[in-house]
Amino acid sequence: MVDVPKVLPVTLFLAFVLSLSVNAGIPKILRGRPKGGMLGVPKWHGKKEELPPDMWLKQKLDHFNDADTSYWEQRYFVNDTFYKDGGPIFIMIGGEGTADPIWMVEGMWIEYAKSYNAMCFQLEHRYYGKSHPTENTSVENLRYLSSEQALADLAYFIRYTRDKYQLYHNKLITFGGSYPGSLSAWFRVKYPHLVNGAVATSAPINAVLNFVEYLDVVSKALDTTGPMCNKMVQTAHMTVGKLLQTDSGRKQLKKMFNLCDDIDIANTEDVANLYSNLAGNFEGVVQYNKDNRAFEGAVGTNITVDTLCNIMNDVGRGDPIDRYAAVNALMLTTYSEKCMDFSYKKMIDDLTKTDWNSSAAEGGRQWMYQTCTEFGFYQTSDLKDQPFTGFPLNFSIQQCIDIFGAKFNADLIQKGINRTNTNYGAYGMKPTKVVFPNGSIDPWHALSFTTTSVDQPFTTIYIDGTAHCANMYPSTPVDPPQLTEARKTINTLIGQWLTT
Ligand SMILES: *[C@@H]1O[C@H](CO)[C@@H](O)[C@H](O)[C@H]1NC(C)=O
Ligand SMILES: *[C@@H]1O[C@H](CO)[C@@H](O)[C@H](O)[C@H]1NC(C)=O
Ligand SMILES: *[C@@H]1O[C@H](CO)[C@@H](O)[C@H](O)[C@H]1NC(C)=O
Ligand SMILES: *[C@@H]1O[C@H](CO)[C@@H](O)[C@H](O)[C@H]1NC(C)=O
Ligand SMILES: *[C@@H]1O[C@H](CO)[C@@H](O)[C@H](O)[C@H]1NC(C)=O
Ligand SMILES: *[C@@H]1O[C@H](CO)[C@@H](O)[C@H](O)[C@H]1NC(C)=O
Ligand SMILES: CC(=O)N[C@H]1CO[C@H](CO)[C@@H](O)[C@@H]1O
Repeated sequence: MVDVPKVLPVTLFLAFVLSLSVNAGIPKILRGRPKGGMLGVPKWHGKKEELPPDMWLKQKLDHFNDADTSYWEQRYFVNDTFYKDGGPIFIMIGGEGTADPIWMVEGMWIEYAKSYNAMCFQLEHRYYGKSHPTENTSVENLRYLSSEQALADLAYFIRYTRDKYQLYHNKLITFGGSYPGSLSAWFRVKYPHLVNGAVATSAPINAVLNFVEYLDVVSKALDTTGPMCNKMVQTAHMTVGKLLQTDSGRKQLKKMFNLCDDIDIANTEDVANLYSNLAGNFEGVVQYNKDNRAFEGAVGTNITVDTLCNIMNDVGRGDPIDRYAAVNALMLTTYSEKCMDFSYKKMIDDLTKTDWNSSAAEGGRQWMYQTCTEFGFYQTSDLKDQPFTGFPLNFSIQQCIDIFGAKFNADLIQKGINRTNTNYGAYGMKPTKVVFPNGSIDPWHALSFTTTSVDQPFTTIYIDGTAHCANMYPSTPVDPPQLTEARKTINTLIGQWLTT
């Protein structure tokens, strides 16, 4: 297979960083995935040089075809500082973004590793970060991108590390948040002989085409501040619809929302994209509300549901639509965007690029491919009882077709979803020694386990008031008691899995 350089030449690297910062064609949150990936990285106060270095293993391109003998280099990280003889192996599973070495020194799993003297590994997911199985991300090449191949990578990785580090009889626990949370649970389902327990945080385990529940949870999260917020958002959103109907209204919208381009009302995709980006202002904030990076000042984390609803409820700021525009302005400033880019063509053009140095290769294109072939998860506005409108299911399906080709239509996507749910069991899965922590205001919890019942051999933990993956970040003195309690329960379960 192709030989991928392990260190990008400096000029290429700079071009890559620049292309990320000036490029707004891809929205800052696309299908529930912010740039960088769904699991934000905790803050690290040390020096970059102190982080563990990149390590590489030779991995098979296609685990399900022996006739294909291509190999590629997969990245991983090690932290052996806490390890004591006989201690367990902990693996953080990489997901739909670059695997960050900061996770090797920070985060709740590191605190668990200290107390259990664990050997820690993190494996980067194929096609993300520096783990490039193919020369580019052409549709042809992306056929090797799937959760099944990723789980097989993990199985071979475990065999490899047990040999390399002579950890033949040590117990093994996997960790993951968001999509890697699903992988963590699925690995226990598919390869129970290789893993003794799994933490599956904020893990969607039911693939669906039309993920209407997402905006339902967003709407309920807005309701936690009182009933007005949803009403104001709904009124404002409807006013946008009215203004779109006239030429002068569209000019007004362009100015109010600082849009990069004029609105062409005949361009239904642009209009849908505009509506979707306006909802995106709220989606991103709800999904990461008060997560445990906030106190460390990661960009945007000081903006909470309260911040947005205070603006929406503030009569001093004018009509609801003025307040909606104020929210938009706040988000543009926070993410250093000059204007709001809603051009569908620009977004599709960006997501169609197949170079590893293009902005899409940050993960947006790859994750889009996985939604189009395995998961769906389309956060549409098709549910009635929530304030947003204007981005129906066909808008999401159209994107699959426009980015990957005509054959990626609703039928193909639905077949992929059926396959995923048949393969892993969806709500019918019954793995033992798995814990599913979920946050009550995280929209993704709607696709995770929602009730406990006597025939469930696994554990669910419902954390009231927390968002996506909150339990994975380092603990702080101001954590709500139910979050602290959840972390303790996970710790106890790990202890049980390691001794039984
Ligand atoms: C990416 O690399 C290709 C060659 O491999 C080059 O043509 C292109 O200009 C590069 N793009 C960026 C954004 O650096
Ligand atoms: C492992 O993590 C600890 C805690 O952050 C850190 O002090 C140590 O340097 C790390 N070890 C390695 C080998 O990176
Ligand atoms: C992508 O890579 C394949 C080889 O895997 C190559 O044949 C093809 O020309 C490349 N496409 C582009 C656009 O570079
Ligand atoms: C969030 O923090 C940034 C950087 O510290 C600051 O400039 C901004 O005003 C804060 N925003 C809010 C809404 O508190
Ligand atoms: C989606 O379908 C509706 C109704 O059939 C149509 O009006 C709309 O233009 C379509 N939108 C997109 C973005 O394709
Ligand atoms: C997917 O599964 C559902 C329910 O089992 C079935 O009704 C539907 O026909 C399947 N769709 C496709 C495209 O296979
Ligand atoms: C929304 C959700 O998933 N809630 C469930 C999470 O798990 C707890 C059990 O700890 C259930 O009671 C919740 O219904």
